[in-house]
Amino acid sequence: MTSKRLRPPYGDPAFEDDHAKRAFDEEAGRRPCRGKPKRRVTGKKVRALTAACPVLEGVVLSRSRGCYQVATPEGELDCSIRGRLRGNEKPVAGDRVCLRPVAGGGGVLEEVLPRKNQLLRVSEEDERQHQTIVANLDLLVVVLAVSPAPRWALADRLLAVAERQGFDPLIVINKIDLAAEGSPERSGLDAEAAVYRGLNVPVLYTSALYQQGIDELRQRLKEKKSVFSGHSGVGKSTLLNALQPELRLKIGEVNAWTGKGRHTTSMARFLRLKGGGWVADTPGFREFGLGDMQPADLGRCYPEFRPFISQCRFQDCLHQAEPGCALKPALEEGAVSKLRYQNYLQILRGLVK
Ligand SMILES: Nc1nc2c(ncn2[C@@H]2O[C@H](COP(=O)(O)OP(=O)(O)OP(=O)(O)O)[C@@H](O)[C@H]2O)c(=O)[nH]1
Ligand SMILES: [Mg+2]
Ligand SMILES: [Zn+2]
Repeated sequence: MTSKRLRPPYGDPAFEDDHAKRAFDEEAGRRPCRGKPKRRVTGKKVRALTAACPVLEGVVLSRSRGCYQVATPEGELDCSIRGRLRGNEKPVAGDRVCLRPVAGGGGVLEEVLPRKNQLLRVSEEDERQHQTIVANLDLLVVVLAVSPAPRWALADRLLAVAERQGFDPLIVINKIDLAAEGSPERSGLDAEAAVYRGLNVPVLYTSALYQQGIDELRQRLKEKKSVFSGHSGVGKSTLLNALQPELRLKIGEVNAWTGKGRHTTSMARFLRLKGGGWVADTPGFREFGLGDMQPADLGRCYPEFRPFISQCRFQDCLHQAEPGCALKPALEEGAVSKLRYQNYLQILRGLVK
């Protein structure tokens, strides 16, 4: 095939990217084309033409010892990374990348495209260091459980991360089989869930063990890139297995002595859901980081605080005991939840350390 006869593979999702278009045009030895062609090329012809197009766009699914598994319109490819990218921060699950397929299978990552958002985690080795564990998320699923008891401060930290980064949040309270309807435990949960529902954060009750609430969860994950996060032992892996048994994720036993699950999930990776969408099961973690957030910005990540804190006397008010703070009276009047405010103070202490 001469370069004159090469036609761009319009209709191929990989080709909708400007980078791929430019690369194709270079290869075909012509000026970049503008606008859509009148006739769309589809099917077999597209596959043949895409093979002639040297650059593909894909999404990183996982990384293991320098090898990246990438979803592309040509299927999943195992890729290495190009030398000049090695010095930069490594791509993570969810990163959009440009890659060049190589003869004999696999590919080489050429470029990491800008991230729309990222989920950070405090490094185990050094508290001041953050690692990005997932990029370009749509939905952050905060998984809590009846046992170990819900840690709402953790949920609030994750909701603040979601608000700051622009992911939609969803709270799942798993192991609901352990809190019978009408029990004091269940009434307590209902009251807590009502606070979050009042903030337009959906709260689902599930039992991964008894397939309760699983269909609704499946619906909410459809066509989205989601991450399951929450304390070890709450049942994240069990929930994902209930959604799609083929995933066969490893389930850890809760340690009867400490009430804390062992960290059986060790690496974030995206799994394809049959109904459409991608989901990552994050490891049981110590703490999700708020990145470089300034203490005075934390209150702005609480949507229900915002109308009040815009009235505070000082712009950098931390809403603790400052004169002219407008959040304190709102708290006294019950316009803001005390639970949320206490969790705010706890997260704030971590930021001003
Ligand atoms: N009763 C009850 N137990 C559950 C349910 N879901 C999970 N479990 C149990 O909770 C324990 C922990 O489940 P995992 O799925 O390993 O928890 P995880 O959140 O993935 O934990 P890490 O991988 O350590 O972060 C296991 O013993 C599960 O059998 C549930 O809906 N009800
Ligand atoms: Mg797990
Ligand atoms: Zn204030």
